[in-house]
Amino acid sequence: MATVEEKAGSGGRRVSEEVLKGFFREMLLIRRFEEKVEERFRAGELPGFLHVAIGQEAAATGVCAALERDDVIASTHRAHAHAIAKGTPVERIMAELYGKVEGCSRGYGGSMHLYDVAVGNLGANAVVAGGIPGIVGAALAFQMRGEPRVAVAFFGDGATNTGTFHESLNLAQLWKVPAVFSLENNGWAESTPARQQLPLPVDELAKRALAYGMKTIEADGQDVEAVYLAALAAREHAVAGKGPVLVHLRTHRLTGHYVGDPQVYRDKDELRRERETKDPIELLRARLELSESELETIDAAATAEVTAAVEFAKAGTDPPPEDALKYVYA
Ligand SMILES: Cc1ncc(C[n+]2csc(CCOP(=O)(O)OP(=O)(O)O)c2C)c(N)n1
Ligand SMILES: [Mg+2]
Repeated sequence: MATVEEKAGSGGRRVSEEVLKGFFREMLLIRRFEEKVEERFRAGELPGFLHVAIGQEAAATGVCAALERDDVIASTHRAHAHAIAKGTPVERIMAELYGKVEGCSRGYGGSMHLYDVAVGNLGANAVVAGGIPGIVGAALAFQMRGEPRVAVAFFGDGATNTGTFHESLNLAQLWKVPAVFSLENNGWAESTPARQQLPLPVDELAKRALAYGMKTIEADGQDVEAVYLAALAAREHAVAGKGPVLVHLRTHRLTGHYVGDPQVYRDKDELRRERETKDPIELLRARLELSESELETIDAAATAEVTAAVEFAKAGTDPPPEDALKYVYA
């Protein structure tokens, strides 16, 4: 968990430069990991469907930094950033994408089913909103056992249109469980823009939680410090027994819905503008005023870690075909 300092006189909070640099390193590692994943997918080395979170790194990094190791998360189809931020080594995630036994889900899951219970990742889920009810259950367990832990569900704006989302928020608030609902609102559900899927203005999506009397916190999803402070406040509220919180993070998907998506439905100028002005890594780099050599050192370390992860994955073990039905419970 990172630390904050009290801002002199204001009563507000501020994150130290040291901590922000740590966030920068992690966000760049996520970016380099996903760029490599795109490259290896296009080279035909990775099976299945892949969704990257390029542009959304601050949300995963900021939220997970606010958590304690014993806290748990549930992720989505866009899972790599959450898994890295919660502490799974990139080599185990890469091995999973290559379908190897050394992968975090033993090669049985792939990109949309990254699990690592040891670090509190209860799993990614290909079913939109599929992780949310399990998080209410985990939070209920913490509450019943009197454990000072929180459970966090990551999900997108599209997921807020499902019945599962509404049922989960309803029960979470009724039972005042220590859950945090981390809404990564990128304004898209696949190729469907916000105006065609949401009856509310895209920036007002937190109103959905108000219907349940739930506390909401807003933060700019491209500003990792703002995300971190929002998540920290949400965690404090939830763990104190005051009930769940919805954290609304307005973010930007700077690539396609899936790797290979030609994005014919998206205005090219608008996308270019978003890439130029909304990249959370660029925004933090400018703010930290990193020198070229400092940037190169951080980048080289991230790139080397990702390159080594590919080597590790390629040298991994294929699951034996006779084990295909192992771990199948239904
Ligand atoms: C229950 C269900 N319905 C539909 C789909 C197909 N689907 C996959 S991702 C997606 C869009 C999800 O949008 P959002 O929740 O905003 O997440 P984002 O992709 O923007 O991160 C849809 C409709 C699915 N996987 N599961
Ligand atoms: Mg979305």
